[in-house]
Amino acid sequence: MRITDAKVIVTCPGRNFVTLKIVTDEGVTGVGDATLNGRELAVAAYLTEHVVPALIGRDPARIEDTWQYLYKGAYWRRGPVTMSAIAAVDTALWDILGKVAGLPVYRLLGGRSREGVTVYGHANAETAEAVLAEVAWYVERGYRAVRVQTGVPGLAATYGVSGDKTFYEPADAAIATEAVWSTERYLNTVPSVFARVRDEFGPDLKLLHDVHHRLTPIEAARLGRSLEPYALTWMEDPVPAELQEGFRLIRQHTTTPIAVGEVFNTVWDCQQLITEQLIDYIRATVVHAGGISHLRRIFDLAALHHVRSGSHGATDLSPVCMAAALHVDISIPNFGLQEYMRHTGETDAVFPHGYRFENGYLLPSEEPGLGVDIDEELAAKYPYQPKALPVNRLEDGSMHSW
Ligand code: KDG
Ligand code: MG
Repeated sequence: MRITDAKVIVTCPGRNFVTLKIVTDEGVTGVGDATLNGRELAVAAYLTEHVVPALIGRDPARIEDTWQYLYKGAYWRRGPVTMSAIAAVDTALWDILGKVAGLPVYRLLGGRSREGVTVYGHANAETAEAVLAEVAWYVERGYRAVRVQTGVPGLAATYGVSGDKTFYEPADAAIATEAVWSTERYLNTVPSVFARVRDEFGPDLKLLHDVHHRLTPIEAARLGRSLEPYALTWMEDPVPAELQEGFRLIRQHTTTPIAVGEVFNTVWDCQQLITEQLIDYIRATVVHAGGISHLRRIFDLAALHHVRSGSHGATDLSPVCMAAALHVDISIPNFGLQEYMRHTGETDAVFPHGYRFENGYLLPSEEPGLGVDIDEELAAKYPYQPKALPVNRLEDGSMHSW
């Protein structure tokens, strides 16, 4: 079998997605997600100009060799654009392999290690009262884990608190909108909201919180300590993670578990965090961390060091990424949690898929391959719309991490 074509499909059914569809001479096709929120066309161009021409004529079954060819062969290694492009190829090749074998991809990865993939939803609202109602919405639908984000008095907008409660979408304008941030106001608000949530929902519900890279290590240590009475499953992205050793300081001060990794692209971004046990959950995912092949390497390293998975699953990761993530999640020994933000009906129609939500779990498709596809005709009806993620400034106007 040989690769005869690879199409880069950019579509915007409510939000932008980039999808690679690899076609073979035997008619078997495979899909991979290549979406990089706010930078979609950079990956599309990387694929079209530099990757697709090199794929034509290759044997689709040589997944590892193709990965190494694209990674080592570029000379310029790593980075979100390169790694999302490689991820799309890798994911599509696993899809093809599954279809050829007649097996869902998770069976090729060693089979089921659990019955379902525990997912967490997003409860977010301006006030503690409204947050309680949002958490209740998820609990009523069977969720066992909920991420809680709250508005901060004195700030016009806060990360993770959106107008549309079901379909969170931060990339909202062609030129980035600007938000204002105050660490002091934030640190003074969050613990009291978790006190109310824990009190209302009892000890069994898993609670999570995303700090979105906004604190320094000592500020994060303070937050982690103040949240200890509410037994969070994790505090996510407490600090910008370029400086991996920064996590050591947080670790020295708090037992609140730490999750990080949604912006990581390779095992080298988290190697120190994992081997020194500075984190508890690694949140890298298929599309931004080099595909199924490389993500598995990251999770295998993590398994040696008591670190569990917690993959990113926001709406900017397409159903193709979610389908692939579920095959990994169900098969690895050290699965922790999977983020699950529902896609809109428009998105689901463009990406027909066989995974489903049941009783707090997502279940991967049993079809051969990944069990997801792209409806190319429908996708063509939704042209690309430039949309950027917001930026953040402190109250005095200084730029801050978003
Ligand atoms: O594109 C950026 C989003 O995916 C990100 O803001 C969502 O932090 C996020 C999360 O944990 O889902
Ligand atoms: Mg996050």
